[in-house]
Amino acid sequence: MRGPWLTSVLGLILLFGITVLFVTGLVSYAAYNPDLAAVNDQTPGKGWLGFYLFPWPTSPYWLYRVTQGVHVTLGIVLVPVLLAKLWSVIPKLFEWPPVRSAAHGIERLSLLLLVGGAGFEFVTGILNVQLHYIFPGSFYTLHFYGAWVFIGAFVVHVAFRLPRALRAVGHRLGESAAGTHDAAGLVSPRPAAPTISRRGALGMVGLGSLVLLAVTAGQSMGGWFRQTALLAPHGQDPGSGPNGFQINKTAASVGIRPSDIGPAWRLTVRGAGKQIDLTYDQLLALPQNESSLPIACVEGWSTSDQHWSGVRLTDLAALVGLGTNTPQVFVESVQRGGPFRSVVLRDNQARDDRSLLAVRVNGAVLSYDHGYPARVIVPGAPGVHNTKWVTRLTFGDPA
Ligand SMILES: Nc1nc2c(c(=O)[nH]1)N[C@H]1C(S)=C(S)[C@@H](COP(=O)(O)O)O[C@H]1N2
Ligand SMILES: [Mo]
Repeated sequence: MRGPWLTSVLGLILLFGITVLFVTGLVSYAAYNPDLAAVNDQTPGKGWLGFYLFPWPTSPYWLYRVTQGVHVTLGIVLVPVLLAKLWSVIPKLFEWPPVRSAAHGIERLSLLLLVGGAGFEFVTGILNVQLHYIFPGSFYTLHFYGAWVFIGAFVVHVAFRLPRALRAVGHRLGESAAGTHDAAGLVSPRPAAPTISRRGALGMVGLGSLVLLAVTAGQSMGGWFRQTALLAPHGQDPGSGPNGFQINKTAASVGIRPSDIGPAWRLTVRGAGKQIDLTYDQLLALPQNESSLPIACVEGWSTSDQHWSGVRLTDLAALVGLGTNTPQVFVESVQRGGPFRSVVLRDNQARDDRSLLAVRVNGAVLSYDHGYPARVIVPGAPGVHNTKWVTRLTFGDPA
């Protein structure tokens, strides 16, 4: 069963899948606005690895929901394929002598980066979507640099192996010789009697991937389908009612005190040398607008469109005279410690008519856990940009 045909078919599936993972991963990094250095950029010193960064658009409003849903779901679905591919090349691990020449040594080193890199990216990614933060440092930085190391080795590997893989697959299709011509040394010299066909083995892998798809995809479809997401770490039932949709961090879990968001709460709007403080009632008295937007987390889960209402960011900017050509805005929450308590939104995000400081969702006042008294909601952006428990907005350069 082990031989060039099986290895090549699995390799070609990974060639396609990993390319999609890499592109959607880079896209996710761009969506985090990493060149807004002070707050959002968690990868200092990325240098020219940030060459492709572009201002993340606000349309279509479901953009990040799709790119990140694909990234996470595909990553999980490819696990059986990756494991089968590694199994199919295991004889190479025991090659003797380990290094035959300088060229052979370099090739083996690149395989170390390839296999190690794949393992690192899949393991860190899956630990992260399972909320199991056991890394030495920031997931974001590790996964990003790991991806570049891995993709370098991947490109070299594909360049050397693609012709051979295509030949091995063509072999199988064209002739009955079963594609066992073994330039790669994968076939056992004394194989045991087969218990399953190659197609059967491939079918097993495909079935494994399908099962993973079926118990994962529901978390990025939202609504009824969430019940099918058996692997979703936040659970399948986000509760009912207007506020009954996925919560990332609860108010209690990040230490929001009732006094922080009680009657003493104020919304401070700053910019152009001015500052205005609003009470909750004054905020409600401003023109209220509506937007239907999802929350789409980097972890791959997302909600269906929720019906938000609140004050447009452009209307808040107008309070300090910055309504036309609204600049970037620095958003701060009442939260004292931990990540995500503040974020910078770009000017294109602040200017979008659908970007709100929301006070209501699906007709009800925001629950504490969804960010009462007020939270940001921006079209097309990662969930992390939708700051909850907002208390201050600074338009323009914070300096
Ligand atoms: N202040 C604050 N805002 C926050 C967060 C947080 O931890 N603190 N989490 C962010 C993340 S990562 C996501 S995905 C969304 C989730 O919003 P929800 O819990 O209302 O679904 O809120 C964002 N806003
Ligand atoms: Mo998130």
